[in-house]
Amino acid sequence: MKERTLCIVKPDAMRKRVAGRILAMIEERGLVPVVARILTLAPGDAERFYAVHRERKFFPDLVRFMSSGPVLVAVLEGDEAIARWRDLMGPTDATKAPKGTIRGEFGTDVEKNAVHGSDAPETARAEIGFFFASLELPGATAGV
Ligand code: FUP
Repeated sequence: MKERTLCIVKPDAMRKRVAGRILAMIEERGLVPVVARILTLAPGDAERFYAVHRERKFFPDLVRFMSSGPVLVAVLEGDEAIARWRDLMGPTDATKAPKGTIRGEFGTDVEKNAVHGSDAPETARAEIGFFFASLELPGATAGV
């Protein structure tokens, strides 16, 4: 089934100047970026984006990290895009991520793990809507 998912190239990967290599891996895997933007999250926006984690011990550090510099946000489209993008990202803890995954190649640890990907259709819809207006996504209905 054709899906859309949200990709964020996080500040650690932007600082390493590997956004282009990450996009190349995405394209090689057959996922298609259909809209993208580089921006810097205000701390309050990072808090809203990660609101489900707000009670977790790591939350303040995560918010500081995610608002520490530019990120590249993109919507990826393709068959089973949500699962395929998470597969290409690798596990959350970059120290456990295999070579050939983005986190294995470019991540450092569980926080500085290079990329984000939506984990389910509902979160993909909400996360895409967080960053992009439906008008920016041809063929989209209500930010899907
Ligand atoms: P993921 O879906 O792989 O991004 O992972 P989670 O939803 O479990 O975690 C969301 C983000 O919280 C991760 F990208 C990084 C951060 N995190 C930490 O900083 N420390 C932790 O111990 C766990 C997660």
